[in-house]
Amino acid sequence: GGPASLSRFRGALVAAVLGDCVGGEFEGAEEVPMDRVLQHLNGLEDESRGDGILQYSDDTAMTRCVVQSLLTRAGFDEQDMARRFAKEYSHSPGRGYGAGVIQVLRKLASPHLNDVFQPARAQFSGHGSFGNGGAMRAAPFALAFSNPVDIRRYSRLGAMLTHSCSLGYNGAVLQALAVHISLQGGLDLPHRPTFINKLISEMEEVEAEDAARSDSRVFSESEFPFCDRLHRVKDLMERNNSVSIEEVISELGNGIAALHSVPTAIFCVLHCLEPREGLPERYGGLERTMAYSLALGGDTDTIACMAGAIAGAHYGIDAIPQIWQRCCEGAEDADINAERLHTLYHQA
Ligand code: 8NA
Ligand code: MG
Ligand code: MG
Repeated sequence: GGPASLSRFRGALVAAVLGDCVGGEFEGAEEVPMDRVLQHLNGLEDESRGDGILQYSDDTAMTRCVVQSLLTRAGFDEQDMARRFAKEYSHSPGRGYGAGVIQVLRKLASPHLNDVFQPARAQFSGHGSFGNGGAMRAAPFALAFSNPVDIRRYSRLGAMLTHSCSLGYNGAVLQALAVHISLQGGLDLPHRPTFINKLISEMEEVEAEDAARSDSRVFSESEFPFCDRLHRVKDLMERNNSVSIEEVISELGNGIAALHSVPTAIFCVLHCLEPREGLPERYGGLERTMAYSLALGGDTDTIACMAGAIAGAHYGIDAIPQIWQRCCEGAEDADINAERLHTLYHQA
């Protein structure tokens, strides 16, 4: 489909769920041989497999809250979104939330809370979380708002409900912008070569803010940490087929920090736009992206979820094997909600 087509909305939201569900198998694993990834993915095609449906984790649980809030309020409402996060957590606390964010979610449940951003600010001795928990749920902001200024503003605020460190919330801004540009056809030829440059120039503005500069100093990062990582993505891409998984991990990371996972997810999508050695020839780009994200190990569910959203916005819903969709809890809901977001997006 063309820019911002329904197929792209559905692809983005469904592939994000898929990445979370399928990636859960390897979350936290240090080394994941591609053989094991392909075995896991092939297993999904076996109708008789005994393990039933793959459950989604915190990534999808929180994304669903963001979606429901944006739809119900027809825009961003921090009180409503915070309430939904808290309610979802108290209802299903066992979805694999990060150790820190649990404290925020408990505080957000308090009826006496006036400032919904305060619990997040108190995290980690006042530094706030730099985890990828804001970024993992950022895709819906690109599906609710069409203007990059709005996407930047609201993805940032949505993340700040749990992640007040710029190294956390700017990961959410980057993820939302990546989904936005992909949704607009930014990964279609002939626009593809400019995709990463657009992200770099957006993030140069985002990271020029005082808060970002001071957080970078506190955590001994470079002045423009996300921009630096995006330049590394560019360097790795220019090396084409010669880049190993070990190098991707050492250059970009595969961890729970937004800085060590959002640029990685972006790289996965870009790297898998073309057939790659070690990946089945019958795979299309979306399947390659999924497999490659899992083979990086580390925070696999979250990296695959974020890569899934960006890739799904590019390839559209028809690129996602139906048999994969049927295996994943929440995939059907995501598909329905994508249509609602598509309507909201084109109304506004
Ligand atoms: P979070 O806000 O609790 O952050 C995740 C973790 O990062 C924290 O528990 C800390 O260990 C560390 N951290 C974050 N900010 C700071 C800081 N300023 N100073 C010191 N340490 C810090 O949770 P989140 O919502 O960001 O979640 C991130 C990831 O963790 C998600 O993938 C989620 O699924 C979860 N998780 C990961 C694994 C894994 O093995 N990779 C397992 C279970 C859960
Ligand atoms: Mg998770
Ligand atoms: Mg995770």
